[in-house]
Amino acid sequence: MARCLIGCGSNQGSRREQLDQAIELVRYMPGVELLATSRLRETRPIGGPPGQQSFLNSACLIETDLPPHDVLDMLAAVENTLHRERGDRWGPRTMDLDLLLYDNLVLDSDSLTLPHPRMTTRRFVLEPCVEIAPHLEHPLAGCTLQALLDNISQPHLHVSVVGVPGSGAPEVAAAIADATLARLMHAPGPVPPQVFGGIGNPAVAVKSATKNRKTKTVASTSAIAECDDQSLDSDDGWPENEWRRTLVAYAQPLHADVWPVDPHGTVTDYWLETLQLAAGDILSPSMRVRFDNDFLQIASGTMVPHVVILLVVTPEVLLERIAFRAGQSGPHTDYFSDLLPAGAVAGVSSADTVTSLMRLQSRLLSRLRQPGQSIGHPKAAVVLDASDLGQATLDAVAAVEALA
Ligand code: PH2
Ligand code: MG
Ligand code: MG
Repeated sequence: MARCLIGCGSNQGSRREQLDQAIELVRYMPGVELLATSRLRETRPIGGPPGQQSFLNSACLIETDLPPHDVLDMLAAVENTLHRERGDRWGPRTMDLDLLLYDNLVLDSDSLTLPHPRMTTRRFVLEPCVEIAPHLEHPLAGCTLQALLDNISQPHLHVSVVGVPGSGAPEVAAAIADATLARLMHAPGPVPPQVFGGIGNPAVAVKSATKNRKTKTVASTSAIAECDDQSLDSDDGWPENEWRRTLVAYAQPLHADVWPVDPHGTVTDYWLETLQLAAGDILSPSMRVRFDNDFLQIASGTMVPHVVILLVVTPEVLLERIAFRAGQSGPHTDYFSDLLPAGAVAGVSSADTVTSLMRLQSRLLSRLRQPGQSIGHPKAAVVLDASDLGQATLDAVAAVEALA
């Protein structure tokens, strides 16, 4: 027997009657036992076409011997009985029944993702769920539903929009700040080019850095250009100070003692964790140990974002955006300016840069998808397709509006 949590919503037709009917239909499904139902809450519509009616939302808990995809089919059957029409994404609906949790199952198939990918950031989902199952564990967040609701109920929320350079994180973060009046905090400065453009293979990174130095195509703003070849070869010469400086600069504004308490919240376009993940790709094992020690020390006492929004792009989109940046001579546009450091390592082809950025992106993805108990693990995360920046902006703003 599996315990399933189901989110219910309606914003079209006789909302209350339809929700009551849905519960009765679920109750009498073969192989299903209804354990608990929450009360109904009126909520304002999040996302979707403008001008929609407000929602009534609730949740129910069932026990069942049906496998996950059969539960999904059963819920779709109930939706169909209640005249659900499948039109616009997030358009008005007579009945929406979402499978949120199926025991502790973590699953990502074409038709079903468990836990429900947006449940940790939606107040209209979490509030009714906490009413009936406060102690239920969320298998990815590594905490209870009550803790998830508390997480998005902080007086000063910290939302972090992250992604590899070229994913559009600074642009989307700015749009969220605009829409919500939150304080906007961009990354304090460019990361060392090696972090993002420097190829996953240390030998190649060293080679290209050496080349830079000899051809002097890159200004000595990069510490690696200041190192002598010998120390680069000996592995000890990795520009530790450059990493350290970047880490310290990034960590400083995130320290708990400088963190404001006003109610509007903060949106950042970076996450310290990204630097650590990038280091994992580039540094040799012995450097890695030193880096990780530094990281722990520097990151301690900094705010872990309450919500991480990860923007995901395809290699094709990244290549296009790198070409777009390369075609911009001068500050005509701010778009994808974070790609400049990535392209600054001369002798590194766009294809190599894209390969290294995609590797970092998968590390970010698996970091967020791995069950987290660790202190640095955000409780709530949303992954958005950022191939279309306009759509990604709408989705990100909707995700943040759902927190309130
Ligand atoms: N469901 C959505 C999109 N937006 N907003 C509210 N308030 N309640 C919902 O159930 C809801 C929504 C997509 O299913
Ligand atoms: Mg839904
Ligand atoms: Mg649905």
